[in-house]
Amino acid sequence: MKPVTIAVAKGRIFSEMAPLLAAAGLAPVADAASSRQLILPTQQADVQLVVVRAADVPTYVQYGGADLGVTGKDVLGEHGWEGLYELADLGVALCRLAVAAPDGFAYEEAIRLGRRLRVATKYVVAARDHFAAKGVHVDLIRLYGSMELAPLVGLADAIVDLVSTGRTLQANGLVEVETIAPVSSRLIVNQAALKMNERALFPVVESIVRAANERLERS
Ligand code: PRT
Ligand code: MG
Repeated sequence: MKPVTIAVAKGRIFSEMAPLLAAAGLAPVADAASSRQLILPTQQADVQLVVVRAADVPTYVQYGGADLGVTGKDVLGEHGWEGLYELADLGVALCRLAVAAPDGFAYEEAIRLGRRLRVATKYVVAARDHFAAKGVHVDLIRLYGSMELAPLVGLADAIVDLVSTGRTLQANGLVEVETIAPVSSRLIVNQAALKMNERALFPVVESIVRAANERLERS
């Protein structure tokens, strides 16, 4: 039978997911960090992991390259939900999406006066929705990383980025001026796979969700 494939975002999400996968009985058999294999067999012979860029996880799951996926809500918000269902909030890789501006910049006043702000972000969908809901016109500048730099060199008045400890903002003389939404990693499934292969997927989903809930109860 075809194995169940789970696409997990590499980097900090995979680091936080590793103990949770182990608790679910789905630890990779080889050491994920040192192995150069792109497909990682797990303790369960019929379940395998693929570890890919966070932003690629929804694409793998949407097109059936993986049945299940784990990635950030931020990433899903930009990708959209076509062909996907969210099954659970796993409560890992917690952070928040926020607007930040240079310390001393009168952000609220600029908004009140209707000044047209330039906002740099990789989260153009979330940023567009956020400012549209407030009825505020901004010019969004799309960047792919290091958003914190943009206000420092005059590229933008403000940024929309993820914040966890706030240290990166602080180190660059920026302050959070508005919180947009909390962010955590989600378990997603391919809609067709869920329909066609529910019997194989259900125990895998159940063990991951149970491990996530147990982790939340302990914290
Ligand atoms: O970094 P790379 O380009 O390789 O890939 P990536 O950014 O896709 O992967 P990675 O490992 O950075 O993980 C990204 C995912 O982790 C995001 O999609 C979120 O769901 C989640 N996550 C949780 C975070 C953070 N917390 C986080 N703090 N992703 C990024 N950050 C960055 C943030 O962008 C900012 O630059 O960390 C900095 C802020 O951190 P503090 O602690 O200084 O506030
Ligand atoms: Mg990163």
